[in-house]
Amino acid sequence: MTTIDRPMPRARWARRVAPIAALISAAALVVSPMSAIAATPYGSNLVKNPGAQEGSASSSGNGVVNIPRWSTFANMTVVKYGTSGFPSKSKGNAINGGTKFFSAGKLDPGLGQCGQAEQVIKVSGRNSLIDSGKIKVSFSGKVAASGPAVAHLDLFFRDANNHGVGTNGIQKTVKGSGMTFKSISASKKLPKGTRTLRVKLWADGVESGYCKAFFDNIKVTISKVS
Ligand SMILES: [Ca+2]
Repeated sequence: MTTIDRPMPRARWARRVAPIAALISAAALVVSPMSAIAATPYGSNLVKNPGAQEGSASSSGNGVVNIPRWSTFANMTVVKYGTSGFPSKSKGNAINGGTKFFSAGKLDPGLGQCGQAEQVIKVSGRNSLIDSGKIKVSFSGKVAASGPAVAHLDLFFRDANNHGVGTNGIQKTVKGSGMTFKSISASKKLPKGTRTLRVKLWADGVESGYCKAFFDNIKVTISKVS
């Protein structure tokens, strides 16, 4: 047996690392003035693309589209009001829903799951107020669930490392609303250590291979407890 010596990969590695290191230090220079991040405002909706109005829609409701600002799982999608088999334009108008809404989509038969969408909100500049129990979060949305579907609207409270804090968050469900959107809202004081809020739209309960859970106008605001 001979000893295998491979100087070349090491040399290639070094050539690759040097420019990357240079890039990282350049990025650090650009980013460092941003460390004085503005405090998360009170009273403003912290959810981006809260009503599925950005991006495109699936014309049939069965396809999957990219949903800007959200991380999605399985067949979460966006559908236009008035699409056959989905909430009508008048149902949308009744909630100021614009033209589109989130749909939990077709059941993914491989995963055995309905679609999910998540968005992480970092809360900045409010650490000491949060840790002294002085910040409240309000969470709301319009949610519909037809047939056997159960629509879940969750807001998880997490620390800077995405670990749990004293309270898991707010979990709400809607079922049996047909195509009519229900107004869901709740508020809670943020527990000590909360640094991120994770919004999650998801569903279970399937009819004819489709998860008929629909969401629109998701809102998360923080305020100071007086
Ligand atoms: Ca909408």
